[in-house]
Amino acid sequence: MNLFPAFRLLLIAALTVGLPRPAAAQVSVTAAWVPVAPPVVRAHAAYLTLHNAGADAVVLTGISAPDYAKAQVHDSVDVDGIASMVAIPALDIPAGGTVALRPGGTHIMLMGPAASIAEGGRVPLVLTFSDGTVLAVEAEVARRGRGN
Ligand SMILES: [Cu+2]
Repeated sequence: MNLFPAFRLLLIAALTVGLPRPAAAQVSVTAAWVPVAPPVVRAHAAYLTLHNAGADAVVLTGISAPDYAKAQVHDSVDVDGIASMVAIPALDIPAGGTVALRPGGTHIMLMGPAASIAEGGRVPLVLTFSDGTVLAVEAEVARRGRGN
């Protein structure tokens, strides 16, 4: 748990400062999950579904995970037949639209875990949107193929 104690404290402080904003009802997150990964893995994905109930488009502009050194939104791309990933700084969620982050597509990349994850555990994520909304969610650690 304490691979990055100072870093964790800094992150928690930063998150605490960022959190007082009430989560607006416009954007919601469902089906947040993280595939079970062996303890040696230094980076793995998280998936979730974003829904924008509002009349205006919203952009996911930032993601953080207090249990990880770094979190990014990635797109899966094919470069000359080789599967690769690129970080995308902003993800549009159209008005009234749903954007699903799924295996093989857009995903959240979690890098530098402070602890290993186990099935049934929960990974806290904090999502920041262009309208100022900050959503804290917990992704459940689960095996692939369980309705995911
Ligand atoms: Cu990735």
